[in-house]
Amino acid sequence: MSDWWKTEIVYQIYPRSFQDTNNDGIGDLPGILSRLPEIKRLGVGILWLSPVYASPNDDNGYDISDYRSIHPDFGTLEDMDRLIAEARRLDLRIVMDLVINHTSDEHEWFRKSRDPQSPYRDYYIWKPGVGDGPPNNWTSFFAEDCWEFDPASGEYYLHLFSRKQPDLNYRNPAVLREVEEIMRFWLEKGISGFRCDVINVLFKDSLDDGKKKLILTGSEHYISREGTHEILRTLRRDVLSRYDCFAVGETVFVTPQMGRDLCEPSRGELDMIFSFEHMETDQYIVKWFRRRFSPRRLAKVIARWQGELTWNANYFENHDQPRSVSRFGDDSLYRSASAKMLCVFLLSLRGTPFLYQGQELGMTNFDYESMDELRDIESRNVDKMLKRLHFPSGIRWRMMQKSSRDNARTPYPWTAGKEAGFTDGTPWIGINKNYSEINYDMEDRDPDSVLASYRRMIRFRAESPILLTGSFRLLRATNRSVIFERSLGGERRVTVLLNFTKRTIRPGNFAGKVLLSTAGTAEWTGRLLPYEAVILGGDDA
Ligand code: ISL
Ligand code: CA
Repeated sequence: MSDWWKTEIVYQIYPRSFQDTNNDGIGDLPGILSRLPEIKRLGVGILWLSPVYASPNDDNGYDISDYRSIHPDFGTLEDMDRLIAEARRLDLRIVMDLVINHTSDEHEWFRKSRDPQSPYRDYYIWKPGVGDGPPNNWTSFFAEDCWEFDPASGEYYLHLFSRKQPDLNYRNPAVLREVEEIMRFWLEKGISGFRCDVINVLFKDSLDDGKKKLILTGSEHYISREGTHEILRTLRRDVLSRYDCFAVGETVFVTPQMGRDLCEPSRGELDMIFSFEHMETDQYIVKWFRRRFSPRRLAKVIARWQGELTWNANYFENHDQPRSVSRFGDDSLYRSASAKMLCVFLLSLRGTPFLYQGQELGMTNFDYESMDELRDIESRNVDKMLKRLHFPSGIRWRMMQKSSRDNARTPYPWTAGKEAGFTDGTPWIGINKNYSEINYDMEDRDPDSVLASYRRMIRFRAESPILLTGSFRLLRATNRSVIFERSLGGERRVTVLLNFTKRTIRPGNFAGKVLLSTAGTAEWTGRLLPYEAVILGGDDA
């Protein structure tokens, strides 16, 4: 089976915020179906849907209560079958979000596991407390304890995320068998792979206390342990290897070595992983404490990963991250220019590019004015924790504006009309007020829009063997410009030059034919306009 996932671009949809068709203010599967032509026109080949399974939505679908049914907010299994079939007709593949570190506490397994005599007890990690406290000192991803006391059984259960997301117990072979059946169910429906949620924390080596840390005390006992590698090899051998599909892992806190151990082909585990190190270059320890963005730091980390892994999953945005134009570009005067530059940066890297809905429009962070407009459980929990730590509300709100996951979850702006064409109802979360100048319809008609620039760059990449398969070499990384080369050996090479400033700069002695410019430069005269990206090459590039 060919590695088609190495040439295609993946487009992530957050279904809740994509397109509503039944006026309940929530995006749905018929909405995605109705927009397949627009997605096809972008030039991507694979759609990754964030979870659409049955869920109480404590973590917006990442808390699954039935893996084989569709949440009524999104539609039905028939809607899903129709979407898969229509996507295939348009030569688009569908990838689902596989969330198997935990289920919802409303999942049938968990409900049954509350009975200590049930065979499902061991599907989860139940422990008696120590003294009058929890079994250990671990802290969760969502700024809470990791253990929830269950008065009926007098024991605690582990949850690395919210208390409504109990962790599954992978020491129990029955759990792995259940997961394999879920994967087969979806692969038999014709999907082409999985994005595997926090996949490198599945196996907990021990439940001993962890070394006290500012975040995730206890994570040394579960990050990328050998038991998790065994699980991934089993899933590859028993399921994934039998289908024309790929698996990309969301792998928190991985080092390049851990990354290699998870996705080098010889390992027989994952095909690709999302690393996080480049997304941590503008923070102090945790994302809530932002530091000044440095193009140099970002580029150097990306360059290291380009060299360390055979193949990267490259991304700047997803449903958990702030908008890249607000974070790595300029979301006011140079919004359009910097969004186009970031597009060339991402799509010129070696690996599979992952775009997130709205990134192709140059969507910005939200413009909310207060906490009660936020929906994300992580943001709400962190705000409560910071309040307990006496952080002033102004500081807390500034932290939310910069780092809340809701920055990525504002509804997709289709038109300049009512509710940006997202819904005829009341949107589940506020729509950015700038939709009058940032929307699909307007950008679709404007040859100079961010959307038009994405379409050009996607086409250019698809026709460039050097960008699709060439090697990567960083030539320069400063806080003004980032310059790198992609080559196929010999003279077949292109140079990518990125201006990260609001000024025209002269990056020095580079020559070649302008193959692509985000600012309409036809002839290379040695200068880059504000936030301009230029790709130089020879005739054979
Ligand atoms: O918020 C984050 C990114 O800065 C991380 O802490 C994130 O929660 C972590 O990467 C795991 O994310 C995944 O699993 C979570 C879910 O809330 C996220 O949306 C999902 O991407 C639990 O399923
Ligand atoms: Ca709807």
